[in-house]
Amino acid sequence: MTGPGATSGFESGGFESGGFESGGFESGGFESGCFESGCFDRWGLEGWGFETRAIHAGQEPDRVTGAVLPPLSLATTYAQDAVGAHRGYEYSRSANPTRATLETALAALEGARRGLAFASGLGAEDAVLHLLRPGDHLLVPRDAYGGTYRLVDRVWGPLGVAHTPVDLADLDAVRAALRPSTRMVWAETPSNPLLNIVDIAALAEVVHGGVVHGQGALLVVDNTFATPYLQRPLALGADIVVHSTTKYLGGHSDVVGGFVATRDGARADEIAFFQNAIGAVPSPFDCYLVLRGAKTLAVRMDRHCGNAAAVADRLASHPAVGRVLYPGLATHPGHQVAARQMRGFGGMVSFVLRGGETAALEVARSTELFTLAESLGAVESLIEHPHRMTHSSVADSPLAVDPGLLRLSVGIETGADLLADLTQALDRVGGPR
Ligand code: P1T
Repeated sequence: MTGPGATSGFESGGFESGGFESGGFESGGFESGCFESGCFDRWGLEGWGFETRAIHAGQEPDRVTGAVLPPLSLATTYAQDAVGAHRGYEYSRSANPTRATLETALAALEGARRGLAFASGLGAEDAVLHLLRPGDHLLVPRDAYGGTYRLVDRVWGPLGVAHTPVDLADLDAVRAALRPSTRMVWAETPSNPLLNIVDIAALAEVVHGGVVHGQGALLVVDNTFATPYLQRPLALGADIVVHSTTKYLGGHSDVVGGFVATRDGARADEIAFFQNAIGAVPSPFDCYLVLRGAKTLAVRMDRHCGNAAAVADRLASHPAVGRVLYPGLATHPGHQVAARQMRGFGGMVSFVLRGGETAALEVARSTELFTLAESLGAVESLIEHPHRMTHSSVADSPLAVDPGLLRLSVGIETGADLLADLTQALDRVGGPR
């Protein structure tokens, strides 16, 4: 498909909180001349808007049947015309047509040269961490998904990769923590579960500057909470983007998956090597589900953002709540940076109960529409207690979470119903407003 520049894609109108600077989303700075699988620009979609790419990138009607969806390609192996003479596919762990379609589509959304799909977010992260060698050092956020820290600390630590947890919003602290052996800086923004914001462009400058030590490190950004609809880390200077596609990209709580994207072809080749050599690849059906979810990402995110902004306001005015963590609130320390680098503030909201853990546990069991469950980013609203659930693995680490904290994944249900549900649960621990 080829075409003229699309409209801006900013007419979505779903944000009640407003004030976003839209720079850089549609122009994207895409590279051209890439014809590998998982590389989007062979589809000639550079000029199209986000929603158009989400629906069409890599997904032309089937050449044989005209089917408007790419067929689910289940074969594990592919006939060769002669030894070594295959048609792009040999064995399905190495490459699969449905996976290639997904990789192309998501790479187009991130403005990447190439994307690689994995069996889970942690599988994707592990492949990226394989770029490191024993003796290398990496900086990790003081606030990140517990499983990410567990992977770095308990899998890669014993293999000789050292790490230092740092507040990545404090660039002086980042500079001070960089060592000559620092090869990678891992960022999450907004972070899980505290919704902290990192200035990606500023951090990239420090990380790549690395001039203090005569070398640059790689900046990896976990873009799971923001999604490429709200934030494009590669355009802001990050080297690698990772995702748990289990979350907003899949969007329907029915698939576990991961994704890596980069603009550097050689680095993509290295990660593709690990993808094949380690083998944490998603099934074709899982790829199909993520592809299907990604088509509606933009409209879902608009609603997630609108509902989350309303929820944050309601929480902020309830006497049972001590603190609301949502980058859309003007009081959030990362608000200005988020308004600059994101299209919207996202669908995740965390808050601390004045009544501490006892109150948090009571609220978590009292909501009806907000289901008590781990995970996030799907159409239904979820509530969870990070200290005992998603972040229990970091309870005794520098990433330990306040036991009075609750995290909400605000879904796309009717906003008023969500507010009523939260209010009745909060009233049980803080008295009616
Ligand atoms: O669960 P998996 O697909 O392997 O993704 C791991 C992961 C990576 N990065 C972020 C920011 C994440 O939030 C996650 C998974 N998080 C949860 C399951 C959760 O409830 O927070």
